[in-house]
Amino acid sequence: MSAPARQVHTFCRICEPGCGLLATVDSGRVVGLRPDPDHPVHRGFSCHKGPHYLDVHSDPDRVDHPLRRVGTGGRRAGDFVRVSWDEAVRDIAGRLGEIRDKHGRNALAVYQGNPSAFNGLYYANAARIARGFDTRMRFSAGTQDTSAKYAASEAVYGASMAHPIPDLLHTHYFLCLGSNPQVSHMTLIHISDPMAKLRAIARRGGTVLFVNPRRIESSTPETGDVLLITPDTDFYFLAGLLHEIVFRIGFDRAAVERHARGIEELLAFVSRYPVERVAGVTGISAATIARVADEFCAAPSASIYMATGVNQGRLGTLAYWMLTMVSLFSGNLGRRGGNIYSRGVADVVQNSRRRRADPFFDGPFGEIRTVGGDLPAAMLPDFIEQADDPIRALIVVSGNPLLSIGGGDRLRRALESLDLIVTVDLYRTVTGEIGDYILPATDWLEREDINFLNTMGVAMEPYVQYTPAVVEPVGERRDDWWILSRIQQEMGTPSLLDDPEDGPLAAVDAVLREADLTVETLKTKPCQTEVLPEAVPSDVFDIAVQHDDGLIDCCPDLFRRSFDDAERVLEGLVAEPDDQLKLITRRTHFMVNSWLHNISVLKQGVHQDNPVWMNPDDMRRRDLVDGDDVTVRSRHGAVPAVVVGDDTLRDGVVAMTHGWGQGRARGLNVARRHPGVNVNQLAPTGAAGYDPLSNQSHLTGINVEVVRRRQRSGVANITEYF
Ligand SMILES: Nc1nc2c(c(=O)[nH]1)N[C@H]1C(S)=C(S)[C@@H](COP(=O)(O)OP(=O)(O)OC[C@H]3O[C@@H](n4cnc5c(=O)[nH]c(N)nc54)[C@H](O)[C@@H]3O)O[C@H]1N2
Ligand SMILES: Nc1nc2c(c(=O)[nH]1)N[C@H]1C(S)=C(S)[C@@H](COP(=O)(O)OP(=O)(O)OC[C@H]3O[C@@H](n4cnc5c(=O)[nH]c(N)nc54)[C@H](O)[C@@H]3O)O[C@H]1N2
Ligand code: SF4
Ligand SMILES: [Mo]
Repeated sequence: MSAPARQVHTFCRICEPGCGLLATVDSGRVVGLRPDPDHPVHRGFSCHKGPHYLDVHSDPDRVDHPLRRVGTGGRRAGDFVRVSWDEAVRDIAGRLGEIRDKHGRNALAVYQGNPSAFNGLYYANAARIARGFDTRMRFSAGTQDTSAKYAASEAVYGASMAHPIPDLLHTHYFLCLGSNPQVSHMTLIHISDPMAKLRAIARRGGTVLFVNPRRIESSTPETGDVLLITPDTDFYFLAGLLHEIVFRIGFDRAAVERHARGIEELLAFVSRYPVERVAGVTGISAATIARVADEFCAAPSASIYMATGVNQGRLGTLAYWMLTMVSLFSGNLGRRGGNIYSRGVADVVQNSRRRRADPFFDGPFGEIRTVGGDLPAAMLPDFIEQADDPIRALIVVSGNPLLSIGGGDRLRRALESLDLIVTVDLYRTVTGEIGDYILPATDWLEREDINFLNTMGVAMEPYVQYTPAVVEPVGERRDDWWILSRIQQEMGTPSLLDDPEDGPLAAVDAVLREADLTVETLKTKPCQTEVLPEAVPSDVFDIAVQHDDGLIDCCPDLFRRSFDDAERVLEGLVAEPDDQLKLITRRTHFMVNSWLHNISVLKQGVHQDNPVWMNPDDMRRRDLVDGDDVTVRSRHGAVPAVVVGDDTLRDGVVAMTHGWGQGRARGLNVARRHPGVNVNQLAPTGAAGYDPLSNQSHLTGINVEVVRRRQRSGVANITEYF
């Protein structure tokens, strides 16, 4: 008789909430995956993507064995054959040895993609694994995502991981810039069911106000309105808001001085941006900005937050600085209902302490820095193409740089010129397709894990959860930490595989011990979960600030490097024609970056393609109708698309979804039938493609034109958009 089905408490690792899920296992196979009603924080909340992960787990297109490229004709030809792990790692290590003997240690580059942040065993050991490769050429998805915030906090608080989160459980006013919680569930704040929290703010008489170029799904009668801003102008909006607070409304100087220095320097800077000066470029009137400042200061408590929509602008770092100062000078930093630091399981903020006041060094293309160890991904082609010390080999772990970084064809040509590309992935992606080895990773139903991110100081309701592997890995899939360590072992480098006592869990336990926990004790708790004490508002000042004098720096010298840029960008915006179109990115419920594209149930209706969404007035002015085939063109590239009217967009704004463009991924049988186009063809690459303060890629507010190629090809069911 076979054993009865069993239930395993586990959690989703697609995005930051990490929703609790309950897996049903029968005869060694996962037969069900649903929201976990017993989870003490999520209490049965998840979005539809978590349960759909079962389709990723059992997708026949998954890579189950190491694959090696064979055949001649370059990176676009040939095919892949199955090899053993030993064969794969020996050959990779041997080729890396030769490449480094010839070109030096920095000929090897490593790119770490987004899912590795949700892989606790990998993440806890990521710094050690990165050191093991002994290269300065480190890149990650972080520079497309959120490095603007890291760089700003490093300068302002003295620690890149100091991020006071909006206290959404208590706030009376929430100002939310460049984020769409309903679709994306927020980032650099871990919060369960964010929409329920936003509705609760409104229900208790508070205000939620979004600042966004689109009337986003998150804005409903139960939450709040949207101020429709011109893309890539949030810095000016925030500077204008701060100007109102410090020069018109007034602030408690003694209270600010208790926690901060550099006040006069900040005031001098902000004096450049009165609302009358910034209103025009932001598209939000001076009176409205003044009203928001009044409301923010009059509310019993007010909180503020920004995410990728602002980070990815040209002045994301300065914008986050202004945002922090709005919180501080309005008296809301470190206050219940304002912005608070949530310590979580340990004082991890100390690990991100600033090492040098000026992090810049001389690079081959002028001064450059790293953020969290990473160089700007926008410069990857430049580092490959340079004559001296070029990158010749690339290891990609859980990333798809061909689609996630700007640069399109130039990036592809640069990657295709490499001597060795290794991808570690669930799938044979477009990046894997031009590679030499595709190494099969376990998915999160196949590995033990810990929600390590929730220990990082940004959890609204902090808890720590362990999960066992729900089932054994299929085929020869291996954990990411194991794969990279195995390559290092073969390279003769000390690795996590050397000492079984010192395995990947040791680093997790080291953190847990600060809260008197271990993985073993977690295993004995309901849902293997320990709920941690809630955030103490004053911890912003007592823990998050890491400068030696314990004070927040209101005007870090480092930012002066970009003061002229802030003026130059403003002048550029003022000089633009009135009908300039600007491109933004639109995430949907039916994708996560470049993955989940091989899940057929997510390919329905309009989600079978990525059209260019356009305001109907802009379409009329250009004589375009729904379904027209158009070319979207920027200074950096062009893509074909079908135009679809969308009256949620501000005038002059067009939107596309990133992560599409898997047409050449021959191993993805669903995704390549719905290829769409890579919107990052339109984004800049190279030195002009990123914010030098933070290495953050410029991916929003890109000037484009949309011209008709053909009339009305028709598009399936265009009204169906959730
Ligand atoms: N234009 C534009 N570009 C953007 C963005 C945007 O808003 N607009 N957003 C940016 C953001 S926020 C991010 S985070 C980046 C993402 O950039 P990347 O991380 O480079 O790209 P992803 O598409 O997330 O690719 C993740 C890959 O990891 C694989 N994967 C999933 N789970 C695992 C695992 O457990 N192990 C391994 N080894 N592989 C796994 C997936 O199959 C997928 O191929 O893209 C950025 N690019
Ligand atoms: N369904 C789904 N969920 C996801 C992801 C996904 O791809 N799909 N990705 C995950 C990842 S890796 C991340 S980092 C998070 C990101 O989480 P969020 O940062 O919340 O991401 P988005 O939903 O893309 O929200 C960005 C918003 O910025 C707006 N925007 C664009 N340009 C500007 C601008 O210049 N100014 C302002 N004020 N707004 C602007 C866009 O209209 C959009 O609504 O989401 C995560 N969750
Ligand atoms: S919100 Fe994110 S973590 Fe939660 S189920 Fe959906 S994809 Fe998973
Ligand atoms: Mo991201």
